[in-house]
Parts: sequence; C-alpha cells; structure tokens
Amino acid sequence: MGRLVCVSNRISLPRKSAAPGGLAVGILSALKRTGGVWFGWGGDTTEQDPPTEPDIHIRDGVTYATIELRQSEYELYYNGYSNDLLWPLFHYFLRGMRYSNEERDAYESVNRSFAQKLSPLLQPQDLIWVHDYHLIPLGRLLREAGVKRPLGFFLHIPFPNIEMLRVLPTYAELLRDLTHYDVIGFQTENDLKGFHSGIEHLFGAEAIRSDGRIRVGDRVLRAEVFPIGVDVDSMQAEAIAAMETDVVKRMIDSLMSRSLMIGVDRLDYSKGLVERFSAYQQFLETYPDNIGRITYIQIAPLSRTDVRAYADIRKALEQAAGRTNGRFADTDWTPIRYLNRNFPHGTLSGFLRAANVGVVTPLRDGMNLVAKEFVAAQDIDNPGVLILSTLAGAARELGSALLVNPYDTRAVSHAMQTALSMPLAERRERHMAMLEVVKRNDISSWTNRFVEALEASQRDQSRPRVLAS
Ligand code: GDG
Repeated sequence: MGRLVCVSNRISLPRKSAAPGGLAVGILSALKRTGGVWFGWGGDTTEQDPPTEPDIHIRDGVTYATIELRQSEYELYYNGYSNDLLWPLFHYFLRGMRYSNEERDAYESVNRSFAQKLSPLLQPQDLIWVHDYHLIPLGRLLREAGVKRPLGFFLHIPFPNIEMLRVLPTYAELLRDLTHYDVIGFQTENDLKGFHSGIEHLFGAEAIRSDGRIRVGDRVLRAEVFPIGVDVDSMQAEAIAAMETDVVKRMIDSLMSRSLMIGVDRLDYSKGLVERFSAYQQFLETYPDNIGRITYIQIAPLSRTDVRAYADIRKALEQAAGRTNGRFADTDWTPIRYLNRNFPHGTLSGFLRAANVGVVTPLRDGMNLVAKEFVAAQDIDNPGVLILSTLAGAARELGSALLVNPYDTRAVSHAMQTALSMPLAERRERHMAMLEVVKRNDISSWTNRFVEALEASQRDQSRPRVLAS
C-alpha cells in the first residue's frame, strides 16, 4: 500500500489536548494503524500572508503537516461557509443556514491554498484521503495542480437529498466537485441515496451504473457506504483502567449510590440537547419515584464558539438546566450536572462505563461515535442501556438500543424510565447484539475498507473499457 495522506480542515497535534470531535478521533485512530501524513490547519491564524510551507512534526509514525490561515479568510470559510451554511443545510436545519457570496469565495480560496501547499508534499505512490464538508472542492483543485494519484473523500456528516440540497445556490458546483474524487464515502445508505439523487438530477439516471459505480464523462467513481467505528479494544481497556482513577472514583462516590444517566456531546444544536433536557424534566414529572434517585451528567464541551447559533444554544441550555435544577434539586441532590468541559478521552470512557444509561439523542447526526463508545465501554456482565435517536447514523447499526425520535420528548422520557428499570437479562442481550456490530464495524474495518476502495479505484481508471457499461 502507498503512503496514506489524510487531509482535514483541522488537525489534532500530538501533545496538545485532544479537541473533542469525531473526525479527529477517527482520523487519528486510522493513521496510528497505517502510519502516514495528516495535513491540515494547525489552529493558528495570522493577519499577514501565511507561510507558504507547512510546519512538520513527526510522532509515532505519523507526520503532521500544519498550515496557518489568514484570520479574515478563516472567519468567512470556517465560521461562515462551512459552519453557517453547509453544516446546518446538511443536517436539515434550513432555518439556521445563511448564504453569502463572499464566504463562498473564501471557501474556494482556502481550498486552493490547501491544494497549493499540499501538492508539493505528495509522493508518487500516495493515497490521498480528504475528510469532510470543509474541503469538498479540494479534489478538483488538486487535479488542477497536476495530482494524478487516487483521491478519496469521506463525508462525516449526513448528505441531504437533492430537494434539500437544491436550496444551496452552488449545489451543482458542489456535486460536480465531488465527482473529481475516485472514491466518495458516506456514513449510511441514506446518505448515499441522497448523493445518488443529486447525481441523477445533474447527470441523469444512466450515470449510476448497475454495479453502483458512477460514470461522469470518461471517469468512473465509486460512491459507497463506510460506517465509521471506534477502536473497541482500546476503548474497553481505557474504560476498565479509568475505573481505578481518582477522578472516576470521586464521580462515582459523589452519586451516593444513585443511578447515573450520561450524555457526552460537543455543544452543538444538532445534538438535540435542549429537547433532551426537556425530556428529562418530563421524566422527573411523569415518574416522580426517580426524584432524588438519579443523576444526569451532561458533558458538553464548547465548540465553534464564534458562530452565533452556538452562543444561542449555549444560553438556552444554561436556562433549561437551571430550570430543572431550580425546580427539583434538594440540599443533597442536583438532578442535572451540566458541564461545559473537555475531559481526557480515558476519563470519559470511565464515566460511560459507570453509567446505567447513555443518552444519545441528536436531531440529526452522520454517525455518532459516542453511541458506539458507550457500547464498547460497558461491563459485559452488567451493561448499561443505550437510548439512541433514530436520526443518528448509528441507529442503522444499533437496532438493539432503545430507539427514540428525539423531538418526541414524551417518548424519550418514557425510554429513560424503561432503561432504568430494564432487567439484567434484557440489558445483556441488547448489549451483546450491539457489541457484535460495533466490533465488526470498528475503526480498522472503516480504514481498511476505504483504503482498499481507493486502491481498487486505480484499477478502475486504468481499465475504462472493461468497466464501460
Ligand atoms: C462528526 C459527525 C460522526 C466528546 N467530548 C469530549 C470528547 N468527545 C469525543 C467523543 C467522540 C467525539 O468526541 C465526538 O464524535 P461524534 O461522532 O459523537 O460527533 P461529532 O463531533 O459531531 O463528529 C458525527 C463523526 O464526525 C465521525 O465521523 O460520527 O456524526 O458529526 O469520540 O468521545 N473527547 C474528549 N473530551 C471531551 O470532553 N477528549
């Protein structure tokens, strides 16, 4: 296999505390297995012209190549086009989206500078794997820069159906840009269907071949489903070790034998936290026997703090947690412990293991790694129960969770009650079924399958006549 070169908007540098976020968690686990290069923005902005050459750090077989961005461009490309437009649109939040041509231009120009700085680093046998919605045009721009190697793209978030996508003034350009890659990966069948609907709209139904490959002009590309997973063995080992640490022991002692329900999410409106808090309040009202007997810990590290919608959701959550605590708390009990803190991953895994219930109720999510981490972290002899949104990609695989519609707060509150009273035999049965899937679709299977598809795509391009329909 050639050298794997992963490219993402932001990279997690070694020794800096890990930024919470599924993309970084996934890429780092993949690169630790294969070695290779991780290229992306290092987190620094400048008012002047950024240096033309990336900064290079090598650690544990991974080369980290980081670039700087100009502050003004970063705001327009990252806060603006990526997170005020593509993120809400792809998560079906039309009300939250805002289009600006200036931001669109900055998106193109930042992608161009990624291509200019990346292409001189590439070697003849490299396999290039671009990640996520910030970098959709990068494939086209790398081709323009003369890169001939296989190019893969993985979308970590949902891909909307064409009727939704058409709201974007540049939707055709976005779809065309995707066709410059050799392999396009999605989290679920549903996302792939969304992409197919766009391809059909733009190029006609005949562009989608019976073997699932897509023909655009004289190129053939693979669009497939690669559900991202977690490193199950390391998550299990981390969780077991974390139970012996002071921080996890102190948390468990502080529960005073109460049941624990936990949520771990970046603070993001797509994660359904406002609805979840309201479901929890309804749960305490509807099933008052639980008052004083359960503690709900919600860990929600801040993210994208410069984007307005994130400031708004933060305020709404503080108010919601305050309302429930104000109404139900006692001198020796707080119903919700709401923490906007970032914890080390090991500590989180201990918290997940200690929990009786994991609550993962996004309003829309590409996959949701926390759901899989919760399953991996459990004690198989006495596992907790997962409550999972049907609108998370993970629900496609974790059918043995208690599946809920996150908008239906009554159903979610009922699921909380069901989870807390579930007999051991049923908990074990559901957990075992989920663990099997989480193991099968783990992080190495995600990485290997994607890299294999990328290698196979080389053969597709070199044998166009065999593949012609
Ligand atoms: C995107 C897609 C898709 C959370 N808090 C802390 C922390 N985390 C870690 C979790 C988990 C990751 O961050 C979050 O991943 P998710 O998948 O849940 O969500 P997104 O960040 O939105 O990820 C998502 C994912 O990409 C991968 O493709 O599943 O659908 O939206 O690993 O454990 N990690 C640390 N401290 C925290 O406080 N260290």
